[in-house]
Amino acid sequence: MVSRLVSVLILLVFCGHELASAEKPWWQTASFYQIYPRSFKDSDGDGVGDLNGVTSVLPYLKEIGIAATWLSPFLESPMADFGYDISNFTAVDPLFGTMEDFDRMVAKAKELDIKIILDFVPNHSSDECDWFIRSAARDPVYKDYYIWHPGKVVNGERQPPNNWVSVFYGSAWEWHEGRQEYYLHQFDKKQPDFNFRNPVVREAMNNVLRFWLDRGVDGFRIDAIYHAFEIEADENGDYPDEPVSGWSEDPQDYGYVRHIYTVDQWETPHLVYEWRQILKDYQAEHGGDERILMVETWSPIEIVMQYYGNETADGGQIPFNFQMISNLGYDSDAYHYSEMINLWFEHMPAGRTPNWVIGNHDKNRVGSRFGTERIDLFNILLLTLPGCSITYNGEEIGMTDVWISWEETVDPQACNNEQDGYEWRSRDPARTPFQWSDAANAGFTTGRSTWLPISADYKRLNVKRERGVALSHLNIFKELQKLRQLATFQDGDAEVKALNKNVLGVKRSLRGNHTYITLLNIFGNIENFNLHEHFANLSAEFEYVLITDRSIKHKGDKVSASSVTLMPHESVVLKSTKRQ
Ligand SMILES: *[C@@H]1O[C@H](CO)[C@@H](O)[C@H](O)[C@H]1NC(C)=O
Ligand SMILES: *[C@@H]1O[C@H](CO)[C@@H](O)[C@H](O)[C@H]1NC(C)=O
Ligand SMILES: *[C@@H]1O[C@H](CO)[C@@H](O)[C@H](O)[C@H]1NC(C)=O
Ligand SMILES: *[C@@H]1O[C@H](CO)[C@@H](O)[C@H](O)[C@H]1NC(C)=O
Ligand SMILES: CC(=O)N[C@H]1CO[C@H](CO)[C@@H](O)[C@@H]1O
Ligand SMILES: [Ca+2]
Ligand SMILES: [Ca+2]
Repeated sequence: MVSRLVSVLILLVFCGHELASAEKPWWQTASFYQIYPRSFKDSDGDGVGDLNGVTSVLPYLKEIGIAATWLSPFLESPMADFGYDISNFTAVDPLFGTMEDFDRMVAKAKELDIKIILDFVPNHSSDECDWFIRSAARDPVYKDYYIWHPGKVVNGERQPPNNWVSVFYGSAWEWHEGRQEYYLHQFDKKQPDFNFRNPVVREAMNNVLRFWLDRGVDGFRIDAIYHAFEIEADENGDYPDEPVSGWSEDPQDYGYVRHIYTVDQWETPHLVYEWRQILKDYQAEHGGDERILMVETWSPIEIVMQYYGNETADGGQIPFNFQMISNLGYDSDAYHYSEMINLWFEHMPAGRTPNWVIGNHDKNRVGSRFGTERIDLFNILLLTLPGCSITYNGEEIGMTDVWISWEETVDPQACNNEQDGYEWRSRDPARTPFQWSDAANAGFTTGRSTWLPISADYKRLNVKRERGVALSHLNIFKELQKLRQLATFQDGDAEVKALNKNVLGVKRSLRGNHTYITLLNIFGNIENFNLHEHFANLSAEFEYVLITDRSIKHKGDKVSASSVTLMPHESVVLKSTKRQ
């Protein structure tokens, strides 16, 4: 425990004290916000959110202290997988607007000093992408853009090249009549995998990055990078079978084999290093603030760390930290929380910046996973830890999952399967329209219907109403953003520990400044602590600077560090009355 603590302090000293706030790159303590464009704001009444909608509410992002927003895909797509199947990487899908709308959104964001991050889906394209059509036709420029194989002939019958299985069930190989070969698709058969071993493909993707940099984006969020490379073909052009896992009886099931040749190949982080270099070169040539890469990979933590870079090459500034998403559940206790958080500090290479994610468009909402009584708890935790916070739209107002009938379900992950168990597979419940006000359809659209139903609780949980309620989720979020601006939060050390199995504490301290202590009561008991027993070198007296609707104390109340009481599910931030 002691050595863990020391390593945390060393790391933070390393990345925190080196630079004064003013010289620090903009993203290092930034608060990020994920917008799911279909559901954020509709401008034309068709019930689907769009880019003009986003532009119209950008001042809201400013109001809640957001430095940068990453938007889920809005590029041209047949929408077999809600935009994660891109048919043209440099065109806006008409459902979301036009390139001019995009330019207006970027211009408005620049005016407000909000950074725009594009979701980059390099895994694969749509089979309707012009590149795939040309590849299938053996156009010499495009013929090796994707991964093709003639298959094998067994007893006179043609079969897929090997036993690889698609994430969405069934063989990962699809026969193409035109080309008379199989192509690889790790996801839907409408999503052929690119051949990243082909330098021409790499350059084409690099040019996609340059295209969007020219249009003013400040960085990219890279989707599902761990699927980018497959093992290299042997000298006969063949790919080996993956070993059977023993976890499933069904050879069509993704769990049937262990994915040692189709995910997390050693080359993949180097692809990200190559992209980072493009961003650096672009900045060197065109100036402006640092461009960033956020990297999505659901890999073991040792591999995730490789995406930060190696000794000689930088990778992404923000390899998403999914520890809390993957490893915390409703019953997790404070030791478990502290272990998950400190795990990142222990593994993070020196000089890098931590980041914290608790939700996204693929996961159930925080209030539905952890209970509505813990919504503020997670917002407080994310915003008082050091580094970058990443918030999925709606979490700041406490939106929860919406139950959606089978008839109204639209997520292909649920619809492509049988009805039985769809509620468990569907991602729709966390994607319902954003709740702006108590007007019809929660102020999301002026149209009569919406692509997913509006939550029944929207009259109580919406931006307009919450602005006027002192301890609403929204106002707590905004208070936190103000605290985050203080030197202690910008540059201070962090110590994260469980005070007992129910309460998590985060101490932030910086020489010459006030010390702040976040206390999170995860469960429903009344707790009392002598903080001196848990944190070294504390001043005798603290003051409440952030409370929630569970508190009986008021903001500004003083408390002795030797006896702090927490009400059930209460989360607070305390400030030392003296500087250290
Ligand atoms: C993408 O769309 C743009 C603009 O319509 C067009 O110029 C370009 O050729 C398209 N690219 C592909 C690969 O289809
Ligand atoms: C780091 O990555 C770069 C770029 O891929 C590579 O050239 C270099 O050899 C790597 N360095 C180390 C120490 O592994
Ligand atoms: C608080 O910390 C900052 C950053 O290290 C420092 O510049 C400032 O002087 C400190 N405040 C005081 C009152 O010492
Ligand atoms: C303890 O606090 C004092 C000032 O109150 C400070 O001078 C000292 O460096 C601190 N020691 C540690 C170990 O943080
Ligand atoms: C983590 C993940 O799988 N992300 C995306 C990768 O691509 C597929 C297919 O387009 C999407 O469904 C996933 O959301
Ligand atoms: Ca619309
Ligand atoms: Ca791939």
